[in-house]
Amino acid sequence: MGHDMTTTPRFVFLTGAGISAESGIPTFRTPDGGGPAMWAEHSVDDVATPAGYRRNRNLVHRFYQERREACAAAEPNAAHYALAALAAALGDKVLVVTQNVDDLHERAGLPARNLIHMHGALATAICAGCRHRVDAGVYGDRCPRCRDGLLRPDVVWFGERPYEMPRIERAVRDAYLFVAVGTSGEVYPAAGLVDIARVHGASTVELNLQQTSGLFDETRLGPASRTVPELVKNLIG
Ligand code: BJW
Repeated sequence: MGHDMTTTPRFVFLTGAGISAESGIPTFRTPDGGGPAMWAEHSVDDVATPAGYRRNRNLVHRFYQERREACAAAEPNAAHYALAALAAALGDKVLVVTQNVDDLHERAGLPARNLIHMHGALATAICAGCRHRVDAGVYGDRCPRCRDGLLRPDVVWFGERPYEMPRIERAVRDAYLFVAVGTSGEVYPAAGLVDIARVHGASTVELNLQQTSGLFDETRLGPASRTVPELVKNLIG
């Protein structure tokens, strides 16, 4: 079945930790601006795998609670605002697929229908049993709906399936511009989206402090707070 041309996203942005770095949220793998990288401070196996959660739930809850506090203290930067402005101008032609669990895209004004959190969100917790979601601010140990399953952070750990992959892949196949902002390209399946975009004929652009994979048609180097507003200005015209 064909897609409705008026609502098919044409500009797909994949955002990573680098877009929030200038808001003061540490990236995972690269020290930015002298700040600490998350995985240099915490063991990935302990805090970002289902096995780590089974081993020490308290440690994992504490880690994500600290992340929530850091996120609440941060403000969106010019890159988040520029993407919100693009969605305001072009509506459903814009889709932002974020790997980030912070809420800076939404707080910059990007509508929920233009945004997919493929690795989940700090704002919610999810029942490991029945997948019921609750506000992360108020969660206890057990699910209030099924009264049985454990409530865990609503994030996608290694070995787990990222959220909304069919919708993401469909949008990337239909895109004519695919832009990756501030992501190292080390984590799949997000890192493979550029291949899908290329195979289906999209132009591909990377905005980063450094070149990553070399898979993009074009790399624009610089901080996201500069490169994203520049690109958005060209698109809005
Ligand atoms: C700036 C900047 C500034 C800084 N301006 N830029 C194929 C091959 C090999 C392995 C695999 C494979 N397929 C799957 C795997 C296994 C695994 C994987 O990829 N492992 C690799 C490490 C090798 N993947 C998975 O397990 C995934 N699940 C899966 O594949 O399921 C199977 C399946 C797939 C599809 C359909 C059905 C089933 C799940 C991955 C989950 C990742 N989870 C985390 C934690 C989330 C929760 C949390 O936040 O705690 O997600 S890990 C972490 O990495 C987090 C991030 O979203 C993710 C990506 O990191 P990101 O955003 O790229 O950050 P950094 O730090 O790496 O890079 C920052 C970049 O910003 C740098 O490039 C800087 O230069 C730049 N920068 N300042 C512009 N101011």
